[in-house]
Amino acid sequence: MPIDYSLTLVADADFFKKIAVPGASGRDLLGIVDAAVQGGVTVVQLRAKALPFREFLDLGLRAADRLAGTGVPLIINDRIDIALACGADGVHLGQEDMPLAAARKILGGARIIGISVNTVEEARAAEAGGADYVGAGPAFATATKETALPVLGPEGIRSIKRAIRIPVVAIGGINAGNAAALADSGADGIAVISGILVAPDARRAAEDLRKAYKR
Ligand code: TZP
Ligand code: MG
Repeated sequence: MPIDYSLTLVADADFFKKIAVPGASGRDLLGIVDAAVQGGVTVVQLRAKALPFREFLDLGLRAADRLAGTGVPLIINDRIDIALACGADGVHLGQEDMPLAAARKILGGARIIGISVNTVEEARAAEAGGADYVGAGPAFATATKETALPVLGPEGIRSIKRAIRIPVVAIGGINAGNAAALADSGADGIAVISGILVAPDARRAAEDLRKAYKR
């Protein structure tokens, strides 16, 4: 089944620790995932850079359980071991994570591998190496991830889209207010962290993002 990359929620387990969101303490990440899926999220990526292994695995197992039967794939950020152990649909890897060839060797052809890219060259290499999609960013300036990489803007996303045939998902600083500016970049979808996690109503935030990013 082809994957609908329209809207990825990158559910970042560390987010509420890093960023002061009013009333955020005690917010339940999996509750937000459920609500966001009801609002139209089509892919969930679980990201937990600071979580101990067992907590990440437990969260992954619970996320897989919640998503079973929804048709929404679960992708695990960085950790192939966790992806395999919780039966996730795939992994998302950055330029400094396990190389694509090694990841493919471990995961086989049936699982999704997404690669983060910031340049046309990285996008071409990901495609040539057998990635299933690329996450291209930062599309806009963002406070969520500390990165020195240049902001791509809609034009940068468009250049990457034109260079490869696999799906391109734009990420970084995307919200309902600027998603429309990306809509003619040709990207196959958008991915957000804060755009959904800081919203008081995750379902509504996902609905608004889907409406704003009409291709
Ligand atoms: N990769 C590039 S920008 C980014 C990642 C993980 C952060 C996206 O977070 P936000 O809050 O949607 O800008
Ligand atoms: Mg990574």
